[in-house]
Amino acid sequence: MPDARTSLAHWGAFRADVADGEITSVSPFPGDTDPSPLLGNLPGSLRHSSRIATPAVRRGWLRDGPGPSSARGADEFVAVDWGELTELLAGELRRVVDTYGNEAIYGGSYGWASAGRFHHAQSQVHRFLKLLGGYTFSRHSYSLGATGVIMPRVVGTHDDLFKRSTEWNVIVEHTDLLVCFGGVNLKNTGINHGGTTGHPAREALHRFRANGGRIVSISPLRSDVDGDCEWLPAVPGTDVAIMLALAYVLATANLADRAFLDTYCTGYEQFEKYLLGTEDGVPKSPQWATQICGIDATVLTELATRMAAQRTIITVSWSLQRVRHGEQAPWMGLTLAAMLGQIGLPGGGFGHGYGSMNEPGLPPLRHRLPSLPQGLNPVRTFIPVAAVSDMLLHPGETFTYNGRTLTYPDIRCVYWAGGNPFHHHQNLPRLRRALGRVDTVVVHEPYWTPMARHADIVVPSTTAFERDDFSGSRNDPLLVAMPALAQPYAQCRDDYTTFAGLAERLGFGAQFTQGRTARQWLEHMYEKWSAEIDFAVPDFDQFWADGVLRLPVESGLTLLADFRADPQTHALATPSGKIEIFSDDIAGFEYPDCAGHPRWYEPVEWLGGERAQRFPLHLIANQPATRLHGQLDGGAVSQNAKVQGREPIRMHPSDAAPRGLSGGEVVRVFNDRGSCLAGVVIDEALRPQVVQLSTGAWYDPLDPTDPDSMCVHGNPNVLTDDVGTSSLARGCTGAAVLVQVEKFAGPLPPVRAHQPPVIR
Ligand SMILES: Nc1nc2c(c(=O)[nH]1)N[C@H]1C(S)=C(S)[C@@H](COP(=O)(O)OP(=O)(O)OC[C@H]3O[C@@H](n4cnc5c(=O)[nH]c(N)nc54)[C@H](O)[C@@H]3O)O[C@H]1N2
Ligand SMILES: Nc1nc2c(c(=O)[nH]1)N[C@H]1C(S)=C(S)[C@@H](COP(=O)(O)OP(=O)(O)OC[C@H]3O[C@@H](n4cnc5c(=O)[nH]c(N)nc54)[C@H](O)[C@@H]3O)O[C@H]1N2
Ligand SMILES: [Mo]
Repeated sequence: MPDARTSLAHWGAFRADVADGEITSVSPFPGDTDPSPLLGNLPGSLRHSSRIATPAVRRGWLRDGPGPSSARGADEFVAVDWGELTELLAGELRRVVDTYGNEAIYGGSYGWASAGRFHHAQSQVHRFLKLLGGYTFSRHSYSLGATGVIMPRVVGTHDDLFKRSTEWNVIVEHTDLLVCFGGVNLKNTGINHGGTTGHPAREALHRFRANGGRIVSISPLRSDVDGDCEWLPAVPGTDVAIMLALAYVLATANLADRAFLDTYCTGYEQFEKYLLGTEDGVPKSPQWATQICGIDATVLTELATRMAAQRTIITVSWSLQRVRHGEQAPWMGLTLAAMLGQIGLPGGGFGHGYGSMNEPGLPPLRHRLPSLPQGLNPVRTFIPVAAVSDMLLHPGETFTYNGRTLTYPDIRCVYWAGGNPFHHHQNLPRLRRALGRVDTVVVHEPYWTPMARHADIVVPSTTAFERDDFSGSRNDPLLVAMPALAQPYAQCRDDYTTFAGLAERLGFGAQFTQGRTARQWLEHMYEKWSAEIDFAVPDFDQFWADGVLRLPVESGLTLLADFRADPQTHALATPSGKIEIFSDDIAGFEYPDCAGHPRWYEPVEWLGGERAQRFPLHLIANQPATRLHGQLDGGAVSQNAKVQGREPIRMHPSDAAPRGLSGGEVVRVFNDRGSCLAGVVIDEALRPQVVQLSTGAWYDPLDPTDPDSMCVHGNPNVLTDDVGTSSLARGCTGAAVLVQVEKFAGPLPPVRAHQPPVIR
């Protein structure tokens, strides 16, 4: 028998004690040297008061039928049984498809859901909607919206930048200087999509330092590097200007590797004209950059010189591309690394996402993982994922994306399983108006998240710990069995069971289930995979009994080493086969906000611009240290960090003092898009005029009937701008926003986010 207490979350494998259907305590997986503190959110999560106990339908929808409604998010719910739910939902899907066509269903359903290869909500919902005849889908992610479009164009891949990144061990051994734009934040390496059984980053940084390695962190927050480093607290949003200044020094001090640029890159000459100011009269010198970024010109000049003299890796965190013009930072980071000429040398070159996720720096599996066959989507209509409100608000209008002109479809039904747009999307007042325009919103959720509250049809899902599954990720050596830890809560069902019932009702049950139970799918996926790989693995029952299976990995990788060794055989998948410092294709699109080479664009949301006169603080809306996104916000680790029940906002004493603020007080954070409450934490270790409020506090409007109402809990997405990175990628730009902060004087409203809505 397997050890019934071992399971896996996106933040790591663990062992659980379970009593009366509830996780009572967890301990880290043996061998995980740096387990994620997020494990502490699990006890109490299965029977938490915010669980959805029964299928439910919004009262107004039940009364009036499908149609636009401003009551979403403010209405009561009516509990229904599974039979009624299946009838209503199948009927509505049929109506939408018959009247408007499959394109009218938005099934992008972005979100992280849970670990597990079979019960993964996105895999289930997409497979179901494909068999229904298709749906409008979404491309890319909130994580990497800009990178996912720019990097394939200029280096031929985005995925391999993470999957085949230079291994931590190679950095420890060979790198002298780690220059990190956005730091290497270990709070983030706790996480890996699909889970992880080890967290080596912290120890790797220890060994790196012990070996004489030095870290330079360019970041508004000192905490972005744990322990010793040289901290350059630059004005946030100015990284590209800093990189240009470093490049300028290399170009003008004869430190650029011309042979590398000639052999492995294209378009350096065009870029250099911009760099030197030959065309616009503005040399991108350290003196130029210092006015923008606030770091001394001499510091920048010395840094560039050191970088050229030593084995240097330039890393760019993912946050740097989750802003307006987010395409520029990874592209310019790559360009700077190309000028140093160390790309493909052990411990040198470029890295993207060290400290963003556990994956970069970990050796990849030699083989793919077992997976659920997905089939084809008969509908070809899609949006870049973060254009969801634009799409709902502007049906029929055109927009640009990656060199194409596309048209927003007319969506009637929004279908979500495994994600929370009230966590991930920007400008929540706008999102609420957008959701108000459609006929029907369907949400599958284990918890009464704000997205579930905004649904018309609420489908209660099991959590990953109430069903059998297995999981692994492409840079972790273990496939892990996830036997159910507890029985499903109340009336909750696996998403698979819900979809199987719906498919049956809609006439394609046999195609959806292929006659298999969930357990038989697990066996099928495993056995099919084991027949296709070229190494022997035990049969499914043995794997299940063992609980884990060790898979072979490819150790010792250096990013792009093969390309360096043989640029013909390993030509990049770019038009030139080389690194494109200038892209003819991008230049040909003639976008005003993304030129043919990396360049500095002055953003709107930054301290150096006009908007900062009105909203003088730069709010970093980064990933929370105390949970994964909005997941388990009610858990102990997340709750213990709150200040008077509000999400903590970190402020420099020099910003708190003039506002009469001290630690522990509640403030109102606002701009012209919205406002929220937050609890003050005073911290000297951030750049003055920068405040930090992580994402993930469940949206909790003071007046749920008013989309512009203040969020009393501290969700920064009531403040962020819903604008794309550029005409090229239209990626998410939620990483930062300008705000003002003031003391909250009125009586403190209660936080109700984790209480269920009224259900009758
Ligand atoms: N301002 C700002 N906004 C951001 C970001 C930022 O930096 N700043 N970061 C962005 C990024 S990188 C990301 S990835 C997104 C994350 O945004 P999301 O991935 O949407 O956030 P999660 O809270 O992980 O949402 C997953 C939901 O799935 C539910 N779930 C778990 N298991 C199951 C299941 O088995 N079935 C079903 N049906 N549901 C399940 C969970 O309860 C949870 O509500 O946020 C983005 N938003
Ligand atoms: N604990 C925890 N870890 C997570 C997640 C989580 O929810 N919780 N989410 C995971 C997901 S889905 C993703 S995509 C990754 C995201 O990974 P990232 O996008 O890299 O993570 P963030 O925490 O948003 O940002 C990292 C740091 O970038 C710095 N930064 C912000 N703006 C600037 C700037 O303009 N210049 C510079 N130089 N630095 C800046 C901030 O100080 C911030 O702490 O994190 C993953 N890891
Ligand atoms: Mo993400």
